Amino acid sequence: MLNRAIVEGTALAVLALAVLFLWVREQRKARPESDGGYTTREEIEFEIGRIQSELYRWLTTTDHRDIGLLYIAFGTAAGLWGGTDAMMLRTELLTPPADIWTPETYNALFTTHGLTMLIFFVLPVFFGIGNYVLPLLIGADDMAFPRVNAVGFWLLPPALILVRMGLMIQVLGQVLNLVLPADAIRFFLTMREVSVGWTLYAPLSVQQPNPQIDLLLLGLHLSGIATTVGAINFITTIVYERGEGVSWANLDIFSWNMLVTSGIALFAFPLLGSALVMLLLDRNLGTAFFATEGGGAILWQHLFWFWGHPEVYILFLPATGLMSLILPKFVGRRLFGYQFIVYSTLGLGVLSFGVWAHHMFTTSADPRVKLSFMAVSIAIAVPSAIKVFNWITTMWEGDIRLTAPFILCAGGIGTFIIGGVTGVFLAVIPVDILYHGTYYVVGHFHLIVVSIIPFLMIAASYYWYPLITGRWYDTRMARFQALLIVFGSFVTFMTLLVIGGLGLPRRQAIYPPEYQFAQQIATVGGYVIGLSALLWLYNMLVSYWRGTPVTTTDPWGLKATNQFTREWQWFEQRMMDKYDMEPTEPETTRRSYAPEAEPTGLAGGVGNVAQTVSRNAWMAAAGGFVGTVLMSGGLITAILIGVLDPVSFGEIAELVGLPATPAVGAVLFLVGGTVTWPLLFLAFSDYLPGRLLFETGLVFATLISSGFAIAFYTGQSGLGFVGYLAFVLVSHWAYGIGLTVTFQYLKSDEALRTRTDGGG
Ligand code: HEM
Ligand SMILES: [Cu+2]
Repeated sequence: MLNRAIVEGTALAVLALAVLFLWVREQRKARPESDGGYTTREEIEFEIGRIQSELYRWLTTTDHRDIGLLYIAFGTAAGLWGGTDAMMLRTELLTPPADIWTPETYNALFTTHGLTMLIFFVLPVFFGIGNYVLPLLIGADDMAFPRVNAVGFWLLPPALILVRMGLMIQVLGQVLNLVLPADAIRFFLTMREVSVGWTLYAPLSVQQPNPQIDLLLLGLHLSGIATTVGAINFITTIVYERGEGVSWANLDIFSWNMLVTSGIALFAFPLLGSALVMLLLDRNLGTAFFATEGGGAILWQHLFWFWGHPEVYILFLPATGLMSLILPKFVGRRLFGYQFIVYSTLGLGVLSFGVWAHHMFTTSADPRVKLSFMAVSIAIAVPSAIKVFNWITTMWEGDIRLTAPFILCAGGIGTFIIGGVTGVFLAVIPVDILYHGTYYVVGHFHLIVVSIIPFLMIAASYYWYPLITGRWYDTRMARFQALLIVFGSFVTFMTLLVIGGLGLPRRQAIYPPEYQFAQQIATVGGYVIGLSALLWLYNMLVSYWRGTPVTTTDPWGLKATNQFTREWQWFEQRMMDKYDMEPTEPETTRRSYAPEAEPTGLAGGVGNVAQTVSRNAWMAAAGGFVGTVLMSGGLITAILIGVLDPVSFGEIAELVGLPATPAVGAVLFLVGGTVTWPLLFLAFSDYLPGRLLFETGLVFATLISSGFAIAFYTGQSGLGFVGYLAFVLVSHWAYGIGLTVTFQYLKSDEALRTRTDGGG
């Protein structure tokens, strides 16, 4: 058995020393000594003076960009600490017995890992990014309350120290033990890291004697105050400090997300604070909030998850905001469906408070109550899915640049799809009862909290690196790093989904030997993630001194696709003022597939859609009719040959509550064919590939044929199945051609008439 305190303390010390070494080395290199001589006494004194004044500046700054960097540095340090816990957890799981750490240490590791990552890594980093770029994006001079901003940040380091005091005291104890007898330093040897799980479930959290639990509760409470204060500042800034020309309708998507995130935090964190105080009182003053004779252990779960689920969205929404902001820049297209992304963000903000009990499906709550939580939990997938579809549509036919930020965006969409879909499964009570408490849950949420969230943080760090430092990072290393982290995440968390699906319980240091191979794969994947995190850190630090200086005011070539947003305009101004640079002019303007118009107001879009719909309704009906007639020919043939069963038409009638006869179904089918699909095609045809309208129509028909093939399948097999698929496809193509050729004809006809009218 290894000693956790020594191993983790040493690992962190080595990491800190490596960073310090890099700093000193690169600083010295950056200032060559022309005479080749050695450092003089005056130089050393000057250097010390410089460090002192720098230190003073960083400790007292109220500038939003400085505070942003402080948050980011703090969050990164906490992330590396929590990441060390994770690597130690995965190391234990290399072998089935608990032979590297004791089970107690293992429990402590997953407790502190979870809390550190969720509270001291993700949240501070996003608040940091928000602090740095949000005022630039909305044209504000600074945050609304700069001093409160500084206070909000400076509450975090003491909070982290309180929460992680157990390890620090243990390390100190081990060091003291080298010179002092164990008796004299008993205090240092009794404190240990908390091991009750990050959810701090009562009654364990009430009954465990470890005094570190009390410090942890105080630390969490302090961090909650810091978060609330920061959230108020973001809300006020976005509401009152927007610059000229920034309205709600064209507020950038990242600021929208930070607004909603802050709104959630404002309601969720005070509640966590109250729950923590109750737990403290139960532990120390004999109250009975969570005792059986009082509110009971389930009360803790309600309070905890009423904060805990919204917290999940506090972590997730800023990542989606970054995705919506960064992705379009690398595919040369405007974000598709801006308004719907805003709506979905608001929707998630509200719904996130209505699903907490899906973490409690295996408790003894009334099944009817649970059922309503199941419904809302499934519904929450809708706004999430809207985001995903809009991102995919944004990429569609885009002019993709395979940079590190793009790789991370694409990887993040992929992992989020799997993470989200597995979440929907868990939201279904019977499925949850099977998988609750297994690695499946761990796989589900890690595909989000380790994949899309840090991916987008890293993407943002690359994307804004030139803006923040005036230098380029090593782009080759970054691309490699991005691929590595996407690969590592897939390997690790897909494996966890599988072993959870096989039923292996989570949170256990010891497991049956048949799982060893899979656990080892997951561990290797975990190390790959760890390695890529170190690569990222190295790239960020070294490029700060050695990266190629930026020599243009538009480093990403954003002007060429009309995406030179405010923060880059600010950067351009700064480069002009500081280095007399000329504003960059794009050589060519790339074709942008995005609609020309600015995003209309939040409600305005609906009016536009209605107008378009009415104008195009007759055209759609005509095209749809022609297409459906052509298609029916194919389908009737299929029925005659015997590969399509007319009974399946009856089933669609049944689905909408009409008598289940094939005739009624066929009528419904005709109505759908003439009304629904043509309108959908009109709405989306600009975004589908194909240079000619009928090519686009074929793509559309192929897409909808897959739905048809599933809906009308009646158990055909072998040759019948092949014939069925072939007829479905061919009939849909006939539909697509009929639809688009009619459109083409009507459009040219219309164009002809307006021209003659105008000429008259
Ligand atoms: C598509 C929407 C989502 C649905 C329907 C969903 C559903 C669920 C359900 C039902 C559970 C409980 C499983 C159990 O303990 O038996 C769960 C756990 C969890 N989910 Fe999600 N989820 C969604 C999105 C997210 C997002 C976006 C995040 C993170 C940012 C996330 C993070 C978590 C975490 C951390 C847990 C585990 C908490 C724990 O027990 O330690 N989920 N999810
Ligand atoms: Cu939840």
